[in-house]
Amino acid sequence: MILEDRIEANVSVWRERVARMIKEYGDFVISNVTVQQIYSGIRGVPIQVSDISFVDPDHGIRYRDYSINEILKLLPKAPGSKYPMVGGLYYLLMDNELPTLSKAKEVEEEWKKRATVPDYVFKIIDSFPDDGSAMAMLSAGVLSMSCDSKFSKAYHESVGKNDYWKSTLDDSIDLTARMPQIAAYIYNKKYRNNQQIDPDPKLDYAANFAHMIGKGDDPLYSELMRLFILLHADHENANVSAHTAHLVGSALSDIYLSCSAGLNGLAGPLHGLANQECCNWLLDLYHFYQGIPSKEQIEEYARKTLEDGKVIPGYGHAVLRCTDPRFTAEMEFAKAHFPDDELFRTAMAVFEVVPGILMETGKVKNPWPNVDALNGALQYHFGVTETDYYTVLFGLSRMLGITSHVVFARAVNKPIERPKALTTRMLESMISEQN
Ligand code: HAX
Repeated sequence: MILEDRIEANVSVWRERVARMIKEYGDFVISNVTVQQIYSGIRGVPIQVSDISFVDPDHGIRYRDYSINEILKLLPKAPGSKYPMVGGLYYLLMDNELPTLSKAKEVEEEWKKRATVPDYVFKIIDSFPDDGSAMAMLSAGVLSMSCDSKFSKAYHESVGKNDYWKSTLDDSIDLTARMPQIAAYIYNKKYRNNQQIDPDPKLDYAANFAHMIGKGDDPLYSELMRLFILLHADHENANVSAHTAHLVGSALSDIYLSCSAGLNGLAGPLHGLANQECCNWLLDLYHFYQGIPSKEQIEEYARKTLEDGKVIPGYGHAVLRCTDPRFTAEMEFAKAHFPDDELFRTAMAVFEVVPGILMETGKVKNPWPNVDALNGALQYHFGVTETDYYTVLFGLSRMLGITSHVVFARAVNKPIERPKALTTRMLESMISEQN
């Protein structure tokens, strides 16, 4: 199998680099941690190494050292499409080489072979009320597949530690192969009277998902999903969802347990849920002023949001200090295909006003839009108007990055993660001893 062959070819080099780093530079100090950082969510403290991706504060995410713009240009395109094939993206995340079209297709073919979702997953999802949380359904569906984990089986059959990554990769490909149908099942159950649509093996990963939620007639929606999945696939291994999955995986929990935990973090409003909150905020703004609001109206509305003690969703970031290039890519998609869409124009008008208002607060470190500022508006344009589903789309995409990080961690035999917690009294005595 192509991904296994590629990792097999690389794994000894990856391990040697880690071993040399520890042997030769084990005592090298890379940062000091301040009291402020401990009390502010361990902000900015380097906690691990993962070669899949890196968020450059001034330029945005880099997958395997390629910027979003480079990736959009260099990855092989789905046939007849302007956007990269998701199989090629997974190849790049797992490996460190840009794939050819035939390699990207090989990954997609492997997914097709493994795409059958076990019936029990649908039963678990069906046991939720239709108005239950879409993210809870997704997380439970993913969790349930732990009983089929090839890694767990290998572990209990005493497969050697150096080979753990192989069954973890196997699980990762199974999981990512099944994700589009699981995500589509939730959509159809919640919003389409449970009218399910069978997968179409002739379609690529993104187009098949579009087809399964009833959007197969609009080729532009498949294009959007190719872009959407690419932009949401990963954002460094230290954000809430990726780090949670990594932490759980470090206890040698299988990929389903790890990814389900990661999805629970993604469901939080300061993380993945922000995309739904952002679209709702835009819709409320648009309806409140009965159309595209003026600059003054946006100012009034944004100030009221802040006065009510709320954040303006889609703006700010824990690491980025620039306009998110993923936002820019989405903006260009909408400008090219539906520049006159009223919600998109509202989002553009907000972009003109909100950064200035956030700067005025004097406390927001990054007043610029993140990826969530637009992605809901784009989905809305195609009639995917159920905002409480948007985080599932994010989860579908993010499984690609998260599983790649977990496979990498297994490949280089990362140990169980166990940082240190202090009490306030301990901190006070450390400070008084030094003063
Ligand atoms: N609106 C209002 N206030 C904001 C803000 C925003 N968009 N962004 C930051 N702030 C506030 C913070 O709440 C914080 O206030 P307090 O000191 O009173 O607590 C202050 O500015 C400093 O925060 P920061 O250091 O600039 O930002 P954080 O690293 O603490 O938080 C967040 C980063 C993304 C959580 C934050 O910017 C936010 O809440 N943004 C809105 C929600 C959002 O868009 N989330 C999606 C982020 C992208 C993502 O992860 N997607 O999954």
